[in-house]
Amino acid sequence: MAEQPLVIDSNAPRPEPRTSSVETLRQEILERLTYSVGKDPAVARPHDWLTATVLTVRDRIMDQWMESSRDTWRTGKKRVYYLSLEFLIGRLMRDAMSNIGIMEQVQDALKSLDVDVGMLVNLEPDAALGNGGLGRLAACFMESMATLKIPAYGYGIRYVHGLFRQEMSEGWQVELPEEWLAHGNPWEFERRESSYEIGFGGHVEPITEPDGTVRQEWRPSDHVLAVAFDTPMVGWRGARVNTLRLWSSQPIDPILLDRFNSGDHIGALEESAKAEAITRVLYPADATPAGQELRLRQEFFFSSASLQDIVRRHLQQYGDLGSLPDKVAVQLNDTHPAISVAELMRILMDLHGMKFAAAWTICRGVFGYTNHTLLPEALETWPVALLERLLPRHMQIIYSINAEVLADARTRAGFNDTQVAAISLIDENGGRRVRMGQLAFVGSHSINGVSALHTELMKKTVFKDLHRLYPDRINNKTNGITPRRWLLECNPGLTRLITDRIGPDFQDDVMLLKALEAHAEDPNFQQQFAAIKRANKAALADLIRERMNIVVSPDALFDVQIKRIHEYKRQLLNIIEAVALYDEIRAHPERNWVPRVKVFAGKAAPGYWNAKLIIKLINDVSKVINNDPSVRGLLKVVFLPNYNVSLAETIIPAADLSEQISTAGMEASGTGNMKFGLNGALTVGTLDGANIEMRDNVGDENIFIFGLTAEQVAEKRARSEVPRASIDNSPRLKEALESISSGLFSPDDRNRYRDLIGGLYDHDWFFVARDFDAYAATQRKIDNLWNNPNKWYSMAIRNTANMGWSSSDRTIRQYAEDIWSVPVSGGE
Ligand code: T68
Repeated sequence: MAEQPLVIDSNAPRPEPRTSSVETLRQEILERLTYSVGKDPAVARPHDWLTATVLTVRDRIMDQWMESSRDTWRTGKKRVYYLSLEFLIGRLMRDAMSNIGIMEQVQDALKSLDVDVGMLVNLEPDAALGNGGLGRLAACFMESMATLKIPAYGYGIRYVHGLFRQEMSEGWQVELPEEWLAHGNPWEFERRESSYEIGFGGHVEPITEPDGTVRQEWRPSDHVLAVAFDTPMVGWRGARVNTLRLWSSQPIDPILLDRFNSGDHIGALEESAKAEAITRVLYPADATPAGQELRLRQEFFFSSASLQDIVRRHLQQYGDLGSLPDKVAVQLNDTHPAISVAELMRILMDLHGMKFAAAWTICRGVFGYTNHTLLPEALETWPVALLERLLPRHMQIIYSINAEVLADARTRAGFNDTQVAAISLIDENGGRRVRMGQLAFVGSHSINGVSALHTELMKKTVFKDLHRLYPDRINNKTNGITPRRWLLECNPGLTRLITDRIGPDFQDDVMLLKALEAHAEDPNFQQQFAAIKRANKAALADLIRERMNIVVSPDALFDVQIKRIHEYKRQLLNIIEAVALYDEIRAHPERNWVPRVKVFAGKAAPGYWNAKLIIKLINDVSKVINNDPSVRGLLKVVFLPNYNVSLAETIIPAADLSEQISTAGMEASGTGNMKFGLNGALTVGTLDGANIEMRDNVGDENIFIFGLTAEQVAEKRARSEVPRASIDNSPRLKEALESISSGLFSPDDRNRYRDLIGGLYDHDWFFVARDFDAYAATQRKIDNLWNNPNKWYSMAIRNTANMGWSSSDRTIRQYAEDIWSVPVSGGE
């Protein structure tokens, strides 16, 4: 097993680093186009120019990438590994150019070649290797880890098809395959030399060693190959370049030649297709666990490949595994990589002869686990029978871990049978299942929630008993967003304005935005701030006209809810309020109504019927309201299809109002809320997730909070309170509900929304009816404020000024210090 220690010769010859004058860039883009893309500039297509430009930009990252890696070998710094089944990275070109500071030069170089950089930026496919917040968080973390010079690797899957493309057919969501690799991917490097065999199935063989000890050996029945593809992740000002390593599954034997030669041409490729299926598509369910075996295969595939890679690298540098916890921190992004706990135990015990106790200590020293949801139905479990069949050795190890933990609970903590059953890794209710949350918890030294409220609720609900057993493990790490992508890049106008006012230092330390507060009451600054917002809104209005053929005025209040469609996120509350407003505008045309554009975007999980129905409802309502002359354009409703990172980058800078209206206690954190606040939108929201911390930071007077608290929701649920009274006592709500359920917006199918609305009368699980009046009243307060632009923009400025805390640099510093024990550098 002993690996050859890798010796890095620092005197090895290297090319001169690239320079970035406009002339050099122009020359290199032409060279890349000619010699790498193989296209004559005279006939090059936009995609050819994009590839040539990416290659040219990429060259400016290579030296730092290699230097970053050499530095870690040289200094023996601890490495951080972020294991995530999802990385929602979006486009990379603008991010890379901006972070290494060559945006303008590239723009000018392209201009001299008669190519528009904006056109190329928009041509780059949006890498959507994630569903929503969890995947986007992983992408922001990658950028912040590089910015803070942490030697970090992201490990995930190179899905051939990312999150599905959403199209509308008569207002219904249709899912189409996403094809981000169709034109090739100039960012990635295939590393055939970093390939690992991944086993599945088979049996376990006890092997008696010469000294009489018995070792277990797993003999899998099937194998596939995990091949690494590396993408550089550039930190701010090129501080450091880290690696995102995505695994692609390939067959060990590309073709069964004997079958082919015997005439079975399709059968010869069967194994190959089966192997490649593992990394073909991203599962599109974002809050319910996918039950399919393929999902478990994906989870084990990338966990095993990543751990084999980590252990190989560690042995190459240090030669022994005892030092693993000193040199390696592995963060599990939710339970999707939780099988890693058993896989590391297997590697340590079965492949390196370690005893259970020693391996178990190492394991907990290495792993940290981040939880992203409390919804009981969203917690991942796998049938014992499936694990036994697919990963027999891992199932044995899980039983051993369980025995260890349960014994600890009984002897050390005096747990009784009920408490023991609650923490057991095996759920014995119904069919026996392995609880992946429990596995990740007991295998880690740190378990963190993603906002203060979420973390407290974790202690009281899902992990109540494990928290009693291990009271020091749960900690909070409130989420964050990278201010580079979510301010500097997506809102250059605002960035310029802020720089003019308070200087450029906030670009390196976003806490310095606080200085803007001193200018919040300056009418001149307010006007400039408003002018930037208006320009961003005009750009969004253009996009809405081009894509939807709907005309909206940039002078209206842009009220935006963009996120996955989920009942707990309550797009339904928002659209019902729009219907109620529509009724009121028509009933009182004489009033001075504030013109509003309600913008929605988001995808529904393909199997989530109510979420898809809510999309249809938004579209049905939009059709009626937008075409009713009696509302005189005072209210417009727009559903923008195919929400993704790039669309968010256009919408967020153009928002006046940010809708963060989840049922309290259900949104673990939210990160969209932070992006809007940073770009000067006001928030209407519940006391949920990170909204609470946002209120604490921007001040109660600069945010619109409404609705029941998490405690009130829990208490009403416990009493099974009936929602009927809140509907009967609210004539506006009643009228809106009746108009929807009676088919006013769905004349072609009058019963379409009967059950959806009926649910609000019966149980109202998400408290749409019970929060309605508070929400509607808050919206009218918001209207009043809109009529006082000085006040509005002073609040907007105060939001931007007080969002420094939301930087993922802050979050990553906390992970580094409390969980990973690695030093960080840059901004204090
Ligand atoms: C989100 N979770 C939380 N899950 O909902 C959000 N789930 O409050 C939080 O801000 C964010 O995580 C980051 O912490 C998700 O996005 C998923 O996407 C997901 C995917 C697969 C399976 C389950």
